[in-house]
Amino acid sequence: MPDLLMIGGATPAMMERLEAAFTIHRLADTDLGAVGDKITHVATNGHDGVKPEIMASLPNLKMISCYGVGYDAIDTVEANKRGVMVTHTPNVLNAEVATTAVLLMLACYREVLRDDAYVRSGQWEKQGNAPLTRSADDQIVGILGLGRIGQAIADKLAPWGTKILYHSRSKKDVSYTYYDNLTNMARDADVLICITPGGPSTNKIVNAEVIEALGPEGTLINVSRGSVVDETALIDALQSGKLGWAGLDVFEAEPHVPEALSNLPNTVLLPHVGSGTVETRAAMGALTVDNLLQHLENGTVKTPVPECQ
Ligand code: NAP
Ligand code: 8YV
Repeated sequence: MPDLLMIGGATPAMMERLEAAFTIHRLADTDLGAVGDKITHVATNGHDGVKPEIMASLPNLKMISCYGVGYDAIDTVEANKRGVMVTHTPNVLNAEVATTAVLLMLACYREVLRDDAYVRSGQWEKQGNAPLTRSADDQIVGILGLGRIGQAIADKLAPWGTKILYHSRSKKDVSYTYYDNLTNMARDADVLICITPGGPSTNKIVNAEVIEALGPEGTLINVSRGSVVDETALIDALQSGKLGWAGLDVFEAEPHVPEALSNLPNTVLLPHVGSGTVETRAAMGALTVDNLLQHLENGTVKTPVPECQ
């Protein structure tokens, strides 16, 4: 059987199918100096990716299958140079990640965490009704990255009477308002939802200027990658009142989350669970394995990353 290097975990359903087709080497238990030249396939995820030193120790690598749509942790330029196919899991997680973005937005607007604490601490009984919150209906939402998930977010927000603005590299054939300048969009929006890929081209594009343009009544939602937002500028703006609220699923140095963010009352923080339901992870896992097995069978794959198409 061909040899597969497993970086990170996999579900039991994925393992059952992989073990029937490959000899599995788990990165943590493997001496790549000894077996690296046998490895032809890698299964990894969007967080761990494939570190350059690992890729360099696999001279006969043919394919990398990523459990996740974002593949900024994999050097696709190097993979292409070496003729290594890279696949990911687009589309099967669009609705779930969109739900997470909307959930964060609603939690910020309706102060779900504050009010939950109000009930649990007995304050409701002692002090009476909780302070009022803001309505999430009829808001202006700017989507940074109107791709597959960005469109799913716009679809989920439609019943809330939301006006959609968007900024991406190119204008789309949609009825929403396009901005070629992110700061201008942030200035016109009540909420900015980030859902671009990570990597150098989006590194800290949500900077102090964009955050301040969103303003004291503004809400920033990030379900893309921590690298997209300047976290230091974000903390400063939340602490000083230059930004109203932030709902974050992703952080610069995951799983570390700065204490300053955890201490703020105007944040809602999730541990990178945008796609993290049993149903969606099963679909992502199935596609991750489908790509590997199809590549073994006939050298083709279902969902190559754009650079490998
Ligand atoms: P996609 O379909 O490729 O859409 C990406 C969008 O980002 C496109 O609209 C693209 O614009 C835009 N974009 C790319 N580079 C940009 C730049 N430099 N400036 C402005 N806009 C830029 O990707 P997707 O499937 O929606 O996924 C998007 C990302 O979400 C993933 O790469 C991943 O990082 C993140 N994600 C997070 C989670 C989570 O658990 N939190 C789960 C899944 C995905 P053009 O169309 O004009 O090129
Ligand atoms: C995954 C993600 O949790 O698909 C992505 O890009 O960020 C998430 O769905 C991540 O890839 C880790 O597996």
